[in-house]
Amino acid sequence: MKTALLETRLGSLALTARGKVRDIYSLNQEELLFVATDRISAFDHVLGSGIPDKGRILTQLSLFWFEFLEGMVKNHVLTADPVKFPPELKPYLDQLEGRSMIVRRAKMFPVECVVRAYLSGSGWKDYQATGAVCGIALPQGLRESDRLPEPIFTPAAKINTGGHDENISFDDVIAAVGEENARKLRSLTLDIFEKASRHAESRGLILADTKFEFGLIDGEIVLADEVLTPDSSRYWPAESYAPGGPQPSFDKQYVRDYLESIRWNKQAPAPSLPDEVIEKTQAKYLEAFRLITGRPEL
Ligand code: Q0Z
Repeated sequence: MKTALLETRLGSLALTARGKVRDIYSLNQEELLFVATDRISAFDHVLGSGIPDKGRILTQLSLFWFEFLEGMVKNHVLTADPVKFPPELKPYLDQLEGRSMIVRRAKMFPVECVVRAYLSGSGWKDYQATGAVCGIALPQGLRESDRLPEPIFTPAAKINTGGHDENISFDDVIAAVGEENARKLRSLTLDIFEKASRHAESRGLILADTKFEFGLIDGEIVLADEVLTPDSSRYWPAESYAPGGPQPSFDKQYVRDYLESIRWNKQAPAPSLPDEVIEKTQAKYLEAFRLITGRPEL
């Protein structure tokens, strides 16, 4: 099998941020280079093995969604066409092709714009503890993974790398970004989600929840970061949806099952994966790409 790209090495380019999966470089005052590696995380750790082509698949999915959402929201993408990349990136095209985009530098809002249509993850935890999520009261008697009466905006505060984001109330968003921005972010988040989840549903996938990041460019709100990838979203196959418990992860279930089977203690160092788990997981990312985009190949 092809090898996975675990870390980018772009010579003297300045690394601006390294996430669990993505690397961001500074190109100039206005532009960033956004690169999706093949790293994969599970149980909050980056694993020792990557998934070949994962970064390409997720980048092409983000680009599909950015285009799908044009007309509804501006985005930060300038180009993903390596032919249009500046000459200083040419030596690194083998690391960049298909997995990178040049984006406009935005002033990012310090809020994760999460929207949930189903009760899962931290939403389910908060509901069990308080009957509400981010201060939004929900009907009694909901089960894990139940569909909500309607999608809800459940923002979170970014905690620096490693930590889990913390669910916050809409008033906390207002305190962070002002009332006008807060209302716009909530409205955009719910509108985008409605359009995207309708598309996903038409392809046999439930979009249970997702997280958007927005920023300001020239005073306008733009959709930034990655969009509606399996790393930022919960996709569930509609045909096997069964509320009353956790749903299997569309993309990472083989990985989680393997890590449970070896009884890893979820402390560093994270294990590597057997070839079979890598191959099955790669096939799931490709399946998500095909279902969502309708394209047979990357
Ligand atoms: C996004 C992040 C990380 C991946 C910065 N267009 C933009 N302008 C300014 N900043 C950002 C963007 Cl996308 C930006 N992040 C989140 C961190 C890897 C994404 F380490 N950080």
